[in-house]
Amino acid sequence: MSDASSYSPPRVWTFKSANGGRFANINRPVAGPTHDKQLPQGRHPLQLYSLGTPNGVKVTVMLEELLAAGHAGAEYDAWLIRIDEGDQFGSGFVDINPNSKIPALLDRSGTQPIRVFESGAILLYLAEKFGAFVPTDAAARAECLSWLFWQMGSAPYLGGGFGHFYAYAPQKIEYAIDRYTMEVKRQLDVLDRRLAQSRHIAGEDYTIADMAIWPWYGQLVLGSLYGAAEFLQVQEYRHVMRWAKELEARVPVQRGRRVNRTFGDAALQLPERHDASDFDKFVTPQA
Ligand SMILES: N[C@@H](CCC(=O)N[C@@H](CS)C(=O)NCC(=O)O)C(=O)O
Repeated sequence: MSDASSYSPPRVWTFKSANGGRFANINRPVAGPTHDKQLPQGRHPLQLYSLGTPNGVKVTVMLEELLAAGHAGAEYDAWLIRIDEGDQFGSGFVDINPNSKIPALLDRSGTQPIRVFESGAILLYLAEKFGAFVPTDAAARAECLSWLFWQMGSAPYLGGGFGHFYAYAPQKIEYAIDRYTMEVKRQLDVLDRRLAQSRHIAGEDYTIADMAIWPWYGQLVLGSLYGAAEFLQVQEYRHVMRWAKELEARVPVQRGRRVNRTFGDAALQLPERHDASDFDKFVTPQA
């Protein structure tokens, strides 16, 4: 690999798998399955295939919120997809997500199974299925969906941009870190100004917009993502901090963030979840 300051792109790009990056073993320039592997299935109508990264946590928080709100039909099996071992390229997983990324959901409650991929689509699908956490009034719904799609468009700058170059890239490239730090601080300011006006992201009520945004930006300001709280001076975003702490104290959020988690504090990990009692087999975290 050439030095960051001396690289000059060739006329035609070629794939060099050993680029030294943290995810070099799974990154590749083509789609589709690499091997035959069927997905496991449990007893509940909803089958989730995921990992406890922020995109996965969005969905497990939603499912735990639905269950806590009394929607028994939201019972689910959460199966672990180890992306660092290439599970997302197994044929069964690619059948339900042709994009080979967690999270993916299979709803078997109807006559035909329904697959849903992309975390934002899964949140909206579940919100509509259960009539919960998305407003029905046109103006409130538009605000909620605007913030949901804001998250889907913005978080890649935080994860794939800032997080990648600040925490994972084999070389610390000042240009890349500056570019994405500036954008992430701008995004935090967007959220801070919004949360200065309202208790939750889309207004007074807690919605799927909060559930989409908290696992990324909430965990970032709480110091749980990339170890970047000091670097980003997150205390400046005091309305985001207030909201992040308020959501962190919710039991369904604490549960959701543990599901499919395989890293960090062992007491917070629940690699697979097949029953609510699974949480009791492990130490309950303190908020
Ligand atoms: N836009 C997608 C992004 C999903 C995504 O990037 N998932 C990552 C983990 S956070 C993944 O599965 N990466 C595996 C890979 O890139 O091979 C969503 O929100 O569902």
